[in-house]
This record gives sequence, C-alpha cells and structure tokens, in this order.
Amino acid sequence: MKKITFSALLQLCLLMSFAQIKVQGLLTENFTNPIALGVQVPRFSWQLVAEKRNTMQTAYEINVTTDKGSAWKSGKISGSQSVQINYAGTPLQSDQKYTWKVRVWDNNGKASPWSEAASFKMGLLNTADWKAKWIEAGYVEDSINRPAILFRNQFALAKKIKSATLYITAHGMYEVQLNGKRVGDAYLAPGWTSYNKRLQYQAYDVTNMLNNGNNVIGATVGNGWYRGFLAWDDNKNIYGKKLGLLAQVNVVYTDGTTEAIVTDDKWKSTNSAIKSVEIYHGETFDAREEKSGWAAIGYDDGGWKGVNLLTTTFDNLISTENEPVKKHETFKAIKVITTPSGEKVLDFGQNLVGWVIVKAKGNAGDKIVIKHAEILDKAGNFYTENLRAAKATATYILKGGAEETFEPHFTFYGFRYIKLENYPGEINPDNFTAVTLYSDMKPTGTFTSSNALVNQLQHNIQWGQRGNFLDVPTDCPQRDERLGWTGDAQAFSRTASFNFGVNNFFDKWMKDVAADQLADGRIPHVIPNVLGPDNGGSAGWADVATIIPWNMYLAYGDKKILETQYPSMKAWVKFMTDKSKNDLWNTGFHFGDWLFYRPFDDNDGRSAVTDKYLIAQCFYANSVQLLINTSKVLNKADDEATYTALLKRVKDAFLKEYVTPSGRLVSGTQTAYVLALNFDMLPENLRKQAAERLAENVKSYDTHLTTGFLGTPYLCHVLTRFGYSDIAYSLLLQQDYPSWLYPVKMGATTIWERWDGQKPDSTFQTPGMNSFNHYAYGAIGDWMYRQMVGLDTYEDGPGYKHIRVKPHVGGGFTNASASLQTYYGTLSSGWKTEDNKILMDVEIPANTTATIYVPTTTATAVTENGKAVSTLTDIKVAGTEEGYVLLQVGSGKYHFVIAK
Ligand code: RAM
Repeated sequence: MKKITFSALLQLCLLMSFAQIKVQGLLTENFTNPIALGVQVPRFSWQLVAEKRNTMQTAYEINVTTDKGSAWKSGKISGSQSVQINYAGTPLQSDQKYTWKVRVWDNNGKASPWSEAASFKMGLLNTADWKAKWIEAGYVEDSINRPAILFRNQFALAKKIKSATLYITAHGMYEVQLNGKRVGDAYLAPGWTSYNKRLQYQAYDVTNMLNNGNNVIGATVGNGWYRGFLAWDDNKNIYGKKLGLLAQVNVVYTDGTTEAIVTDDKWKSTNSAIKSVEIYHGETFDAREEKSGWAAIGYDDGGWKGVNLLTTTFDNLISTENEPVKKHETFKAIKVITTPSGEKVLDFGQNLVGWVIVKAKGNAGDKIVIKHAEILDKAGNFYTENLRAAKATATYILKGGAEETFEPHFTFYGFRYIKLENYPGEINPDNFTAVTLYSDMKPTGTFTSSNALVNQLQHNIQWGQRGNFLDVPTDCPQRDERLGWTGDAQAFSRTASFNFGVNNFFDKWMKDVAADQLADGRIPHVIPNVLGPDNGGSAGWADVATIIPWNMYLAYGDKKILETQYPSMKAWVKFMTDKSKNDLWNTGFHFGDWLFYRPFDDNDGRSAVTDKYLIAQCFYANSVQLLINTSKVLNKADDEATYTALLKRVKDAFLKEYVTPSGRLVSGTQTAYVLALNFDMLPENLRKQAAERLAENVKSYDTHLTTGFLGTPYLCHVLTRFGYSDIAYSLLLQQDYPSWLYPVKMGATTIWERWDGQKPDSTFQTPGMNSFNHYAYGAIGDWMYRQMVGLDTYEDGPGYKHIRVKPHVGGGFTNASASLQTYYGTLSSGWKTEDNKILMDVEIPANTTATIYVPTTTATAVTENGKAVSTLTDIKVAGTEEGYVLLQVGSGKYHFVIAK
C-alpha cells in the first residue's frame, strides 16, 4: 500500500513538474550579463520553457534592482512579447550594476517561478565620466618601422576592493595587462569603427585582478586599423598619425568610497619588442628586446620615457555594441610538406583566419620567418601571388635558451598553409597550433543533408562567415584589402543570420554605415570608409542601407535597428531619387552584377552581362519597397504614402525603359530576370513568362548559373517561387563551373570570390583579384535553410514569432534538416524520404506559433505521432495550397508521417 502511495506521489510530482513553465536565457540588449551598456533604454529578452504544446505567454512581470533598491517594477503586463522589452524604470546611472528577473504567466493558467537573476552594468554614459586623459608616447617614434608602444603605470589601492571595472580604448589596437596578467579574452580591440565619429571603448571586470596595495597596469598599443596601411597606394594614418591610449579603472571600495586610476602624466612609455606590425604585412617580434615582467610589480621602468597628454574631447566615445573578436577553434597541421621547389610547408586542412602559435628552441638571434597562403599552385608550391601587396609574414627573433612561444598581437592572416623559413631544428607539427579569430557571435544554425558535397558547401559557407566577420564584415581576410564591402555584406546578411547570431554585429556596423554616409545620401562602397568620399553610391552596394536593417528585423524582430537606421535609409533613397530623371536612375558608377559568368575568348557572346542601370532600377525599387515596409512598422503613414507613390513611378519607369511590349527584358540574363522577378518589377501578367525565360536561360547554359554577386542571392528563391524548384536543385547540385559545388569538388574549405578561382586544370584566375575566402556566393545558404528545409519567419511575426515551415522535398535528397536558435528557443525542421512516405520532424519554440506546410495534397495522408492529424485538437488543419496541407500549430515537437 505504502509503495503504491509513493509511486502515485512520484507520478503526481512528475506531472506537476511537466506542467511547469520556466523562464531562462535572460538577455539584456542581446547580451548575457553585459557590463558596459551605452543605452538609456536597454531591452530585455527571455525564453519560455514549457513541455506542454501550444504554450504562449499571456503576461510577464520584470523587477530591476540595484544594491540601493528597486529601479523598476513593471507590475504584471499582459501580452506575449518576450523579446526586446524596453526598460521603463528610473533613469539608469553610469557605471552602476543592475540585476533583473522576470516571471511569466501562460495560456494554461500557469505562472512560472521568478527566473534566476541576470545582470547588466551601465557604461560611462557621459563624457564627464571620463577622468582619464589620452596619452601618447613621450618620445619620438621610429616613423619607418613604427613599433608597438608599451604604456605602464604603477599605482596603490589603499583599501579593500569591492569591485573594479577597467574602461579602455586606444588610437590603434591594444592589449592590456594588470599585474602581469592579460585582461580579458578580446583580441584586436577596440575593433574597427569609423573612429573619428565612433570609437568603441571596452569594459572589463577586473575586481579579482587587483591587489589591496601596489598594482601595475600595462598596455601594448600597435597600429591596427587606426594608422596602419589600409586599402592601396600606401594609404596609412587614416584616422591619425600617433598611437594613443585611454584607460580608467573605476574602483569601488568596500566602505563605499570610490577611486579612479586613469591614464595621465604619471604613466611611462617605451618601445615594445613588436618591432613592426601591420594588418596586411604581419608582425615582427624580437624576443631579445622583450621586457620581462614589464607589466608587473617590481619591474624597473627607470629607462622609460614619460607620456604626452592629449586634449582630445571624448565626443566620439561609445560603449562596445557588438561581440568582441575572440579566439575560437584550434587546428594542428594535418601534413608537413616539402614542396617541389623545396619549401617547408604545413597544411592545417582548413582555410581560416587568425594566426599560428609557434614553439621553438634555438639560439639568440635565430630568425624564424612564417609566410601564409590559402592554396598551393598547380605544381604543389606555396602560392601567395593572390595576396597582392600583403606580406602576411610573421617574423620571430629568438632570445635563445629555453623553448620560446610566439604569437602575434595586432594582425591576422587568412591561410590554410604556412611556409617556414629558418625554423631551428626539426619541424614537429606539435609545435604549431593555428587558432582562429573572429567576432564572438553565438553559433545559431545547423544544416545537414544526405548529400556530402552540399554538407561541405554548408561547412564552407560557415567558414567564410567565421573568417570574414572580424568586427566588421570584410570581403576577404588575406590580401591587401579586408574591407567592409557593403555589397558583399548585404548579399550575405540573411544567410549570416542563420549561421550565427549577428544582430549586434550588424547593429554596430550599420551605425557606421550611417556615420559614413555622405551629405547627399550616398553610401560609400566600404564601411568604415577608407576609400574617400568619391567612392560610393553603387546599386546593390549602397542598398546595404535598407537591406540589412530589414533583414535584421526579419531575423530578430529587432524594431530598433529600423528606428535607428530610418534616417539613413531615407537619405539613401533620396539620393537615388535626386539622381533620377523621370524616375529612372541611370546615372553614376555601378559595379553591376560583379563577377558574373564570362567565358574567356567569348566568340558566341555567352557572357552574362546585365545592363547596370537595369540593375540599378531594380535595387532602387527594392530600397523604396523596404522603406515602405519600414514606415509601416514604425507607423509613419505619411512616409508610407509618399514611398508607395514613388515605388509605382519607379516600376513604371522600369517597364518603359527595360521591358519590351512582349515582356522581354533588354538584358536577357539570369540576373536581369531574377532581380525583376524578385523585386516584383513586372506586373502580374508578365511574371509567369519571365520566369519561363529565366528557366530557359538556365537550361541554355546546360543548367548552370551565370549570376554574379547581385543575382546569385535571389536566383534559387525566384526559381522556387515560380515553381521551378527542380531547376533550383539542379543548380545547387551542379558540380562543374560555374556552380556552388565546383569549388567543393576542387577541395575548397571556404567560399571563393570567383566561380573559377582555380580552373579545372588547377591554374588560377588573375592574381589581381582572387580570394579563396569570400562569403558573397555563400548566400545560397539562405535558400538551403528557408526553402530546402523550410525555416522561415512571417513578416508580420518577425524574428520567428510566427514561423513558416515550408520545406521543398526534392533534388534526389533523402533527407535534409536544419535548426536555428531563435530568441524564443530552438526551431528545427527536417525531412526524410522513405519508400512510400516522407517523415517530417519539427520543433517549434514556446511562445511562438507556426504554419507547417506538409508536402501532400490531402490531410488524410498525414499522421502526427501515429494519429491522423485531422483527429488532433492541438493541430489545426488550415487548408491546402499548391501541393501542401497547411497545419496551424503552437509550440512543441511534432513527428509527421506523410503517405506518398
Ligand atoms: C572587390 C571584391 C569585393 C567587391 C568589390 C566590388 O574588391 O571582390 O568583394 O565587393 O570588388
């Protein structure tokens, strides 16, 4: 009897715990416990966890407190919003820590317990909060080699420390130590922004790094983006000529008093052992000149010089808005090669971005030289011609004696291979570790299928993103370029939002887009703009102004990026309107459909040249459309009306200029049809035949794509939309040039800049522009996630609040699945074909709803977990549509079997 009671009790407990809901994953401004927010109204997000299907939040309550008391008690607020809730308490104070928790109620009448506490700390909100002064070297710098500078200060803290925060930034790149230990795990700080307008400072909690008594702070500062060589023609010192440091340790003692340790005239400076360092050229380190223990107590800095103080204002200082660059994966060499020309080469098996940590033992003065390359040439020799002027060389001079370990500080290399010169002794692969560096974005997406080559393509897309999301979205990471090309970034942005969390990354970068926008509304080709004011306004590049904010809104439901970027979006559209005559934008310089297919010695005219102004008109219309969408979201009815009228005129002008009476486009290319169809440039009655022409065109190239940077992202989407998924699949699976899988077959581990970076005979495209790590063509990833597997969001429930799962089963695949960490939790979908059925597994996060498109024509063919869907109360059959049965569902895990 006792036994039965116990098991009944256990069951009851289990039942109760299943019925429970809880809240987890608290984010403030999309960060977990951030420590230097620069906004007065931070936004809170959380995830609901509930076992029960169809769980929705119906109300929430937030409490925000400081150690002085309550800052905000929201009270119980009705609604299902659980992402990006604005703080609405008392004004937040500089340098103050806040904790918050939340509880929620659901549609089943359950209340969650209070969540675990999360915290956020405010940064230095006012320029007056900076007590520090900018310091520069107190000696004349070597203007040729421009070695990195060491700054040092010893200070005493008299009382017991309760907390301490270091706020720091530099003119240049910095690394900082306290009492001989590196502070934080950020690299290449302070990152890259349009420094003169926006310079990020970082904050580090250094409470546990300080002593009650004497302490030393030491910082190394190198050229970085601030004054290093960028772009071409010896373009350096873009933001300033001198390196500088700004640092402030705000200490709170246990007795409540505070003290600030700041950069000031008490600091000392000297040259470091980093003899020269440039982003493009690499780093030279002379260990014989290393000042052992220089950032710790007890070091004699008697020979050092003082510092110069600057009287700069702090107006351009902002807190860090994105994830810092950090170290990630490490690789050991998979092969040690002696090339035909006798070079000693290590192969790390992956084209990556970062550097190699090297161990060596030798004599004082031994000089190891390490070169970096992405690829070996036809003969198997080390190939660096495509790096153009970038030397990409690490040089280490040994001090001799015990084993020494080297790694650079203020540079990065894009490479798979390294060539070793003068390495002392045997080359043991254990002594070389390649480590990746990229923005610390959270991995959010997975994609896998039954096709190994397509899986490798997905791998290459993700590695293209890792390598080129290095504080700014760069086009490439290896040659003398590495710039924030706007066209590449917009083309890849939607794919990027699947693979990693890029909300903060793009939020920060888009502010630089706005900051560098010219007075006439033009957007520069690269952001931060280091090419000067004349380089901007190209269709499909400058449209980054509208495309990325809208994509981030879709991917994350982030309304704020729309609000923030709205003036910039409008100014860009105004630029196009100003440059148009009769609503036709046919002036100015345009890159066009960059790197489209063009065969050598093109006797038959097979090159896929698309009229640049036709492209411009399409992107003009798209930007106006996105502005209409945005004005709706932001409730700006007047703007909505104005831009709606403008859009009609822009499309009419397109029809008049670029479409023949029978509906043919003046450029008969894939890109022309793709853009016209994707951006709805054609009236309904002309669309079907335009799609047919597109399909015919693809076939006329023996089912190959011919698109460049601008057409490629939309190509398969358009084919799918107009019923040609079979052709989209054929393009995806095509293995010879030009195609996505051609580089894969050639052994690529990243996406290439060109469809034929390496030719079938293993010779290369022109070294003048031939990157093997360039994410733009990786934009096919968006189609793989959204169309193949079917993970998508509705525009009226952005950020996956209202989900559409519409897979396209086909292409001879036997399975495909993908998952995405949304702000609400895990969303996943996968399909599998078996003899005469299709299996589909879908997971929908709590507090969202979904429409699942099941690929069959009748609901009677579908079971969920063994039961006919029509009999289930928690799934609503909502009709049929073009080969699908539509099911309305809420949160939960679903297992469908569809009889063929
Ligand atoms: C080259 C690169 C870059 C592209 C520009 C137009 O510099 O290919 O990715 O955006 O050209």
